[in-house]
Amino acid sequence: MILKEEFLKLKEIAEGFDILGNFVTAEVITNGNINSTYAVEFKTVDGLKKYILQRVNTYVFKNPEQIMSNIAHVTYHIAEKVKKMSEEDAVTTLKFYDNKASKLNYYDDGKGNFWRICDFIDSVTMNESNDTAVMKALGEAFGDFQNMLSDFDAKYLYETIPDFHNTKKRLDTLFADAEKDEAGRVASVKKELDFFRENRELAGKLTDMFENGEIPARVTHNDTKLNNVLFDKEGKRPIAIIDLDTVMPGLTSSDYGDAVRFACSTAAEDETDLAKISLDMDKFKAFTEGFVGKTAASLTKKELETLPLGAITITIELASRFLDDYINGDKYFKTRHVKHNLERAICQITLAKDMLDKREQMERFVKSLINK
Ligand code: GN1
Ligand code: MG
Repeated sequence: MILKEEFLKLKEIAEGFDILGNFVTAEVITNGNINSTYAVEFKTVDGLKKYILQRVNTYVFKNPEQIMSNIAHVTYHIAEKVKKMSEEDAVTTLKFYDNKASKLNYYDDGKGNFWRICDFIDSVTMNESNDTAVMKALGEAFGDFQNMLSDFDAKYLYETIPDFHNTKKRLDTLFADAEKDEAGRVASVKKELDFFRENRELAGKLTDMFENGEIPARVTHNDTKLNNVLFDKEGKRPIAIIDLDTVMPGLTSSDYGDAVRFACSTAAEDETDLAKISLDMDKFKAFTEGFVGKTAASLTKKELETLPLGAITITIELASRFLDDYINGDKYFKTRHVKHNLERAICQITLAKDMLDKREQMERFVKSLINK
């Protein structure tokens, strides 16, 4: 529900952008743990046109203008590629509009409110799917995304959240914050902290490999959840990849791994019935087939071999981020109730444990694909 005051604010902000017509409606979209998102409609001579208006969370994104610069570069690069493809093959991305006053692709009111607006793409988004054909298509879409950016010069990109997927640093931060215990919650999460203590070395392995030059940095999406892909109306074919806030240099295994973590789980990211949480091997195989099929030619053997470890690593990493936010008093992720971050952390720990049990199976499957 949007109250009148908020509605008028949204109207004023939206109409400040270079968009035809008059603002008529706004609706809250609740997907996403960071930014505030609205679907808004404008009335034009050709009928109603829908857009996505977003307020960027400036607690999380300290330099939102750098994000919008990254987005301008990356969306242009992808749009140029898509122009040369057939509509059937093209997985496109978003188009943002300039603000009339600033002539930039955002509006900053100087009081900590940072807004942007892009086209609404008529599509289906999924928080889960048990369809292995969807999993394969998802793998292909993220594989294609990485391929499209493989010739993008990373020097144009700001590292908008430094060390975003530096798992080693994430765990260091968790233990440092546990020492501080600012919200007085540490006594209740000893068991969870033990999990990170036990798996600290394994979780840091990919960071080490990157630092030793064994695996390269690539331009990656860094938030490859199933619901960051828009599908066609039948819910079969990916048509666009959205949420480019974290496009930065990163590891292929992070993109691969985060997609597996989210899409190939049998449960939602914050499931509290732990018996329901596991890695679905059929979904895993279908996703991996799609992703590896698209990227095998351009990745090194080592990168391919470490994909399963990527899934384990990113799951442990996100578990640590949720727990860290819980310990700090819920400052980063939006939460819906008081223990939400703890529940999310426990869910991700449970999933990570199941992945650890299935590590060999996962590795065997990836090997079978690359040795074909
Ligand atoms: C955040 O808000 P959303 O859903 O785009 C987070 C991701 C997490 C994800 C977990 C910038 O993404 O890293 O994996 O929540 N984004 C940021 O749902 O921290
Ligand atoms: Mg995101």
